[in-house]
Amino acid sequence: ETEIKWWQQAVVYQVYPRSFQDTNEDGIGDLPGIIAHLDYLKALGIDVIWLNPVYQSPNDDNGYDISDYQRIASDFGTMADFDKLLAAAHQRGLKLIMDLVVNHTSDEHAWFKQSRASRDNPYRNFYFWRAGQGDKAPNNWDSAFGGSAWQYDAQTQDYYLHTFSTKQPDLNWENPKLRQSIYDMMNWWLEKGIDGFRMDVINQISKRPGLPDGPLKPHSQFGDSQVTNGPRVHEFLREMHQQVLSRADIMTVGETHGVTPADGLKYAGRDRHELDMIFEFQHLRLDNSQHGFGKWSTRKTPLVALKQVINEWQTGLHGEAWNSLFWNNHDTPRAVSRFGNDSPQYRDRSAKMLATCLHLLQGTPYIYQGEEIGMTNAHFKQLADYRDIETLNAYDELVTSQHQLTATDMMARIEANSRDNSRTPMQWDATTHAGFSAVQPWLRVNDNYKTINVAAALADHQSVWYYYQKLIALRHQQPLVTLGDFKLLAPADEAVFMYERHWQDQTWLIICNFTATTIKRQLESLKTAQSRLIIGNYPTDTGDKLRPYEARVYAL
Ligand code: ISL
Ligand code: CA
Repeated sequence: ETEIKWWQQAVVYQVYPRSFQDTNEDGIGDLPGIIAHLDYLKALGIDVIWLNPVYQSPNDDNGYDISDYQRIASDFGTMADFDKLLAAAHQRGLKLIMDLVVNHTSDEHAWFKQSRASRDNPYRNFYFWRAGQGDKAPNNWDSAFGGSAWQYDAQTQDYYLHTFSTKQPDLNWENPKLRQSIYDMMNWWLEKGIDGFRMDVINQISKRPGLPDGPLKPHSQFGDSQVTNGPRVHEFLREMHQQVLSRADIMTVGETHGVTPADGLKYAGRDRHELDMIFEFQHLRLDNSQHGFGKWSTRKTPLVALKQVINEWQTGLHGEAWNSLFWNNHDTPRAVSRFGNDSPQYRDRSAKMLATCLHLLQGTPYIYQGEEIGMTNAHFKQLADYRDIETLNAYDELVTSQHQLTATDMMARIEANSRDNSRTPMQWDATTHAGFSAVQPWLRVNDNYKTINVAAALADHQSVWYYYQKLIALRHQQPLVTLGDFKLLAPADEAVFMYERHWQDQTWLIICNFTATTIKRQLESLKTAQSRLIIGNYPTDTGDKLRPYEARVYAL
């Protein structure tokens, strides 16, 4: 028997600083804005805040292009603001974890400026430089944001590798000097007292030796065997664990595309000395199109497949590794729009149903800002309302230059999938700009802010917000939620997600209707004489009858 770690019983809240709260009237969220809402987060009951990148950056990819790891972006404030935020969080018993982006830097980072200066610069091998094949790139790898993953640089007449934008050159982890510089930087942050790291695309740090051509799979770069889960990735993580992570009582979560539960056991296995948990994306890829356009699809996630994937992760990692649980983040559509129903009629019910389904699973749940009030997709119709580099590049590629899709078709795909869906400003109240800022925000506010906002949610004791508060409290009070095992029921049911959790002599039954129709299931036969309803999103219990997006949890 191993002891429970604090992060196993914790609920994490993801703050996207650019869109959380602006305090100095520049239309951009900032660190003082986060400090101003710490009591709000404390009241919700969460334990940990994960901050998206707040480091100095030219913002080609909203802070995921870092030009100095040890400075705060002036958009967000100063290092003194950061220190204040950390202290204010700790004062309230909240922990704070930072985004760690070490697969790449900005091309404006001092290391890259050195690296590109000359072929014999001592920083040359901090990155990947290669000669082209004639006038073609060194290999056929695609960038996640469109086009080749190689950029020609006239100064030294070589190409550099960038698996994301041209302003995000990939770091060369084969170089021990680079690794040591990263570990030193991480230790510097740990000495400040932060509580852990969320590690951006961390399973891409070991590239295939020789950088060989890969099988061409348009728009599916993250399954690309040439870039993900490379031969030295576990060695690098263990080295990082030994030199950094093992030195403090922190939590780590790796962002890992293209992983299976078998990989999960390696990255987050209990005795592996690598990471505490990972974000897997299998459950968020089931609506991708099979042919051609990858994430730019308007397909719906089939429930049976979703249940199967979640079942594999729940049972595959139980007792051996640890799951992270999430429906959405800053790179995805909003959960209620994608897996539920964001119409006025069903938004509230389906948001609560999704929360029930996720928060009763085994693992550490992540709430993305605004999810706790049921914020929806942006539903912007004009390309001019979008800011995200991935969205804009995809439109350029698929519509403007390659004519693969019509403008109308692509706009529907963007409306369903753009990362800006989750990046619109936090809706605090019904005043101008939703209380996010006194001036025009960097990204347009969702038109529905007058009805969907924090002030309205807090004023209504039946709101999604109070439902999240209850779910979080349940996890803190009931060891079954953290420790129990998972059993999927009725795997072939296309409408209902039903599972049990067992711990010691307790069994809980979780029932979630993923459809807008009333349906009958033999639920009474699953219950016992002493079964009692723990939580549900309708005020009454109608036995075998499940109403639209109904969720119920029974202790049997
Ligand atoms: O968002 C995606 C799916 O549409 C991917 O393109 C995304 O880039 C991938 O999930 C990796 O994400 C992380 O690294 C990126 C950054 O743009 C994302 O915001 C970040 O979460 C590069 O640093
Ligand atoms: Ca600001």
